[in-house]
Amino acid sequence: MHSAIINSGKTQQYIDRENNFGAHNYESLPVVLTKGKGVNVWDVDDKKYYDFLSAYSAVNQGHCHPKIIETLIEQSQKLTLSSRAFYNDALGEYAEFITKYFGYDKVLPMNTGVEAVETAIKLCRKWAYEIKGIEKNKAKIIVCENNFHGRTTGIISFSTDPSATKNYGPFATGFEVIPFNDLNALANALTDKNVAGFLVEPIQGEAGVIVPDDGYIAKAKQYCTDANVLFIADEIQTGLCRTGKMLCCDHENVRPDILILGKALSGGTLPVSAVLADDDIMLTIKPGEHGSTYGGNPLACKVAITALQVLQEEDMAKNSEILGNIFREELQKIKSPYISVIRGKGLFNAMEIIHTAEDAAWKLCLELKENGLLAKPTHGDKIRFAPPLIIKKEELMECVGIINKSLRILD
Ligand code: IF1
Repeated sequence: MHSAIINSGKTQQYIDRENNFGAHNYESLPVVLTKGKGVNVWDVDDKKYYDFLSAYSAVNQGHCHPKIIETLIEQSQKLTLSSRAFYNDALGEYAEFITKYFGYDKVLPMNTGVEAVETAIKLCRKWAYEIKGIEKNKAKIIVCENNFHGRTTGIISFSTDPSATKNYGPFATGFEVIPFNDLNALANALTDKNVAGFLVEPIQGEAGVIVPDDGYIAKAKQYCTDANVLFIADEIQTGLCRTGKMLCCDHENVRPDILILGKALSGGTLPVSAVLADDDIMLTIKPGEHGSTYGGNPLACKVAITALQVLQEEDMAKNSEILGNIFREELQKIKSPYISVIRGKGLFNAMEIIHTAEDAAWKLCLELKENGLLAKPTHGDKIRFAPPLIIKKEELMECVGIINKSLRILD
């Protein structure tokens, strides 16, 4: 536990209540939010902040985007859930929209990100047995060290983070972990004829916004194609304009065989995720073999269409690219003895700090909060900076000022 700090009475009451009745599976920054609009959020004392986490990139479009909220309200008054036992009049429209948007034959709708990753794994295995011809129960999926793909028992089975796995065993088999950004390791792993897929985050988020070398994604895709192995991109966090392109794979003109989306697919309003693939892969799953009560619900479908439309209408990829470059340039100019590295792509960035205290990043985040900016520390010495993609240059410059000023707390 981190050292206590003095909160307003009101703030502390909310925190105590949550801790008294809610499970203790998070250690949140001591700020209690009650309102969000665009790039800003407000706490229960009406203090205004810049949101530099964007709910882990789920609110790329900004908090409570008016068009997304309008769609949400409109559809929620009409039909919210039909289940897939019956057809609804929104799923077809959404499926056509999203498949044309990303250029795939089919979509399989799910809810949370981790469910979409599970779906991609099931799909990859079906394809492996029924199309590639791998012997029953022998299929292997290659993943990367320090991956983050979610928290189900299946997905944590190939996590390399002890806090994600401790005392949660036994674990699922059929995964091989290789180092990220290591083409030789991938080439080597691909020599096994039982390999069905390679699952990768184009930039590793949880690991601290680890950007691989230029060409890694393109070469990895090529190696997979040559080995008749599916290239599966988890773009749940990197997709939807976060890194300055619609998809992070677009930076290297790579089209994944299986594309996984989530988070900003609903602009932060409800859990909506999706798996996209072509028919030769997607149609290996037959009726009754996979699904979800809420997957493909009409509310999610309508909201997702609008969430994708506003990304394009407001050219958020371009803004993310331009402001991301400015942001990194401006941070580089800060003469602080505490900054060790600044890295990222588009508005997906991280700063590593030089520290002696174990909780230096936490301390800095508390100071950033005091100064009106919310960001999340990871691994003790890294802070992620990922504002909504609608942020304006003047606002970004103000935030650079806040970061600069806050760094002095480490003196
Ligand atoms: C938490 C991290 C971010 C993801 C990728 C799948 C999922 C995620 C690439 C699962 C989710 C979240 C979940 C959140 C923390 C968070 C996170 F720090 F852990 F890595 F964003 F950076 N693939 N990421 O990033 O999606 O099932 O949660 O919808 O507290 O677990 P989900």
